[in-house]
Amino acid sequence: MGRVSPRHPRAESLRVRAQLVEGFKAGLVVPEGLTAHGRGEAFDYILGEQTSEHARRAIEAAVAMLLLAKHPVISVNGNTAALVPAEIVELAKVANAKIEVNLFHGSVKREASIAKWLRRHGAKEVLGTELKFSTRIKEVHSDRRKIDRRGIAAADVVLVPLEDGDRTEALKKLGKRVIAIDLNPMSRTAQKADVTIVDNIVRALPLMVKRAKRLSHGSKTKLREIIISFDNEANLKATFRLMLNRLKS
Ligand code: PTJ
Repeated sequence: MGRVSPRHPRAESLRVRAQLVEGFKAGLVVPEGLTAHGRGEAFDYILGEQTSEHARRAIEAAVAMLLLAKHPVISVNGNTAALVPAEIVELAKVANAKIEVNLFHGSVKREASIAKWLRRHGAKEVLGTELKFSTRIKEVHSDRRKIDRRGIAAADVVLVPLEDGDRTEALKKLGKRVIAIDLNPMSRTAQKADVTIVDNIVRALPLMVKRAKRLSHGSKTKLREIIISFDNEANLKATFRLMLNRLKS
């Protein structure tokens, strides 16, 4: 993207696209990941391409949930790995969470490439690539059903950025708490998650890291209070209203 000036009005959006295309060329992202990003961009445009106060509230609740969890896991797909690898690793460190590669379009080769890429960004351990630890969630009807016994299978809280559907419901049935990051507040994942961050992952992840660093010094009582006072349904409704108002005006 060398020819685009940083003063171009869409410079940031073009930079993120280029990053995803690089991820595609490097074998981290599937072609479908490029179209999924386009869908996200459309919602982001309506949101004004900025983190809303509602998203900030969800970020705070999500971080509190991760910090309070006994076995938090961050699920990583191709797009997430390409866009925010360093931030995923940092968040996992601060929240003491495990990182697991979990793909909608399953591929052993891509799993290995994503794990290697995350290790290059500082991850000590990346789960989801070893057959001997692999198990299945029967209720999930995609390649995402394959999970790691040491990771998602044992987790009490799972962060699922850029999710695609039925897995959130299945994880909830298994008694896990789910945190979603999804620019589409109408998606099944957004609706079913315990905490939904309606924001672009490239903005949300750095904010989560910042917040996690600050909250990790706070008391467990404070973390519990943050979670109790957060209402995901109300927060999603407020996000819809924000989008509608922006469309009207
Ligand atoms: O790497 P894989 O095989 O696991 O595949 C990853 C994709 C993203 C292709 C797969 O999970 C998929 O098909 O997802 P969907 O069903 O297109 O859903 C992705 C959701 O993420 C949509 O609701 C998009 O609006 C949203 N989204 C896309 N880009 C972003 C985003 N949300 C936050 N930040 C983004 N940058």
